[in-house]
Amino acid sequence: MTDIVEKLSKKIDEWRREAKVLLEKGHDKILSEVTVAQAYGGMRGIRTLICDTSRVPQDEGLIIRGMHLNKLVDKTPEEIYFLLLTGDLPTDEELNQFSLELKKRKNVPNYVWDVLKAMPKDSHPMAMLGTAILVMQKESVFAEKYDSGLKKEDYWKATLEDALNIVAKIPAIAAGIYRLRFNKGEIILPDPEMDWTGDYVHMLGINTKSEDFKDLMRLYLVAHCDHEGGNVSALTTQTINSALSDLYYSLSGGFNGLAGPLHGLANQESLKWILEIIEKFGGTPTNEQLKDIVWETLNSGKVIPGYGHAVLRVTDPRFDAFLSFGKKHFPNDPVFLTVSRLFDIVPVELKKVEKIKNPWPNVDAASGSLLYYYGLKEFSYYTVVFAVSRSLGLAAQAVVNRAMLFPIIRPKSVTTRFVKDLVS
Ligand code: CMX
Repeated sequence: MTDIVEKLSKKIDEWRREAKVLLEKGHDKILSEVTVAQAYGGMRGIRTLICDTSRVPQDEGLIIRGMHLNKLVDKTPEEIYFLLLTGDLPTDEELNQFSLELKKRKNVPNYVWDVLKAMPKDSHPMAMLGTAILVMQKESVFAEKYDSGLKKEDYWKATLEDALNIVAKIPAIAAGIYRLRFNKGEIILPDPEMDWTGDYVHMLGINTKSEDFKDLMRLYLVAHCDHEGGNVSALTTQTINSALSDLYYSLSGGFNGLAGPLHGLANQESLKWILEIIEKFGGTPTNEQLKDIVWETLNSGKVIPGYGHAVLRVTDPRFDAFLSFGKKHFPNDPVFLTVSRLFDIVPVELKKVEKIKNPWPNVDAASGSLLYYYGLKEFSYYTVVFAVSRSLGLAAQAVVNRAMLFPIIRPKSVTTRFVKDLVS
């Protein structure tokens, strides 16, 4: 364990020194001003958080520690986790040690399975995931060490322990949820030798022989890893974490946000919508039929799932990565073909709706169709796969925030009376 701790210790000293200088020099510099419209509008665009694990420029999409996603699509989740945590891609030796560290920690306590088995059979898989993480709270190294008087400067070390433990175990928990919730037979235990992606596929127990499916899962787990600090799941996780609640509390809270249809559940909604369309037309509809469906959906007051974004103003590079994968491996699959055709139709139509700021697809427009092709057909499970990946970024952000000694998050609210007085 010393290597990552040693590496991070050096980095953190540097990050802290840098922040101190920046704060001294730029104490009064203004990052953002807040308008009434922003206060009523989900705080969109207000710059008020520091997040170095990744950034999302509106015209580029995900950049992880300074590297654009399209340069990282061949990496493994282990490499990406190391990058998120430290700011560097690992050397071969660092990667070996880091991967071993995760392998050592993969076993899930038995009581997690007892709790999951006791849940109602029709529980949403995301409710099961949040519950599983929360019920493991008693394992928190941070909570234990905090109780025995850990120094503030070292909070990050105990948080790193939690971050490694949770990330190491989450594929087994997620795969167990899949098997329990969808009656797939006995839970498959982790293989101590397998890597993070390979073991997840092995424990899901579907399509385990397909290298293409494994490669898709690797890409999926890389692409969803982080999306800067202000999205619902990141902000929720870091707000809870800032109260010095441990990562089990924080992450399960963040996942509850990810479970919403405007956030991570959009991949489930998107595939559901596409399958309904295919069923209605008895196959992949024509462009003209799709155009009608888009307007039928909009006119009924629903959103087009997988399209639009709070930050992005271009096609999400994660969508591009999935579209390329589908085009390479199964361009004529009816579900994938519908996804491709929708990409030709939906932006043109959404551009006609003035209030929609971004007509382009986000990650959730394509991801489900790929999982579906390989036999992962239970679309209420898709947000869980998203969450497995997102645990990397959320956990890394929590470690970094503890390292930077950030205080409890506590913005100020105002009353309607206050705004009335201001406006008049
Ligand atoms: N279909 C229909 N209407 C849409 C739309 C879409 N895909 N995207 C935005 N709009 C609407 C909004 O609902 C909003 O309408 P109201 O003012 O009547 O409430 C209006 O256009 C303005 O929204 P916006 O400023 O363009 O976008 P927001 O920042 O408010 O919302 C998002 C962003 C993602 C919630 C929204 O685009 C949406 O609901 N998309 C569909 C759901 C989805 O794909 N979510 C996944 C996002 C990725 C993720 O976080 O995982």
